Amino acid sequence: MVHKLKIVLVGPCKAGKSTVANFLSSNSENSFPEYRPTKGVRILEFEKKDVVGSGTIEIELWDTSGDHGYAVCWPAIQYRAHGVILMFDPKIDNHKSELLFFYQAFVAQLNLSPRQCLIITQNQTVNLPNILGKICQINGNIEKNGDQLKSEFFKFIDEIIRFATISEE
Ligand SMILES: Nc1nc2c(ncn2[C@@H]2O[C@H](COP(=O)(O)OP(=O)(O)OP(=O)(O)O)[C@@H](O)[C@H]2O)c(=O)[nH]1
Ligand SMILES: [Mg+2]
Repeated sequence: MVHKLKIVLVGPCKAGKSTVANFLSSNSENSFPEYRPTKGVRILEFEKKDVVGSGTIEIELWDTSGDHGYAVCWPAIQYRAHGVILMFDPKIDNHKSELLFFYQAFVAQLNLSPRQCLIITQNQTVNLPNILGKICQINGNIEKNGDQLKSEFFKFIDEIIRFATISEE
C-alpha cells in the first residue's frame, strides 16, 4: 500500500510551475505575485483524503527550478519519484523544445509509463510532438480553469496510486 507519493514538477523557467504548485497545494485564493525564480527545488506537502484502499495519502510535490544549472541535483530529485508533471508555456520561444528536453531528462530517464506523467500547458492546450501524444495534457490557467486543473490533478494522483499499487504486487 502506498502512503506517500513523490511527484516531481519540471519544465522551463517561467512556465508557471511554482504558481501552479502553490495553487494545488493550498486552499487559499489564487495570487499571482511577481516572478521569482525557484532556487533549486521546493518541496510542498499536502494530503489527499479518502483514497480507495489507502485512506489518507501524503503528496510530496517537488517544485523544481527550470534552470539547467541545477542539473547536478536532478538525480536526487528523481530518486524514487512516482510521477512527473511537465509544465511549459507555448507562448514563450523555445518552451516546446525545452519540454522535449525535460521529457528526456526526467520521464524517459526514469522509464515512466505515460500514466505516471501529466503535461500542464500554461493558459491553453496545444498540439504536441508524437512522442508526448500518450500523455494527458491539461490547461494550467488558474483563473479560467482552476477547478478543472485541481480535479484533473487529483485524478492523476488516483491513477498513480493505482499504478504504484499494481507495481508493488
Ligand atoms: N495570470 C496568471 N499568471 C500566472 C499563472 N500561472 C503563472 N502565472 C505567472 O507567470 C509567471 C511564472 O512564474 P513561476 O510560477 O514562478 O514560474 P516557474 O515555472 O516556477 O519558474 P522557475 O522557478 O524559474 O523555474 C509568474 O509571474 C506568475 O505570476 C496563471 O494561471 N495566471
Ligand atoms: Mg518556480
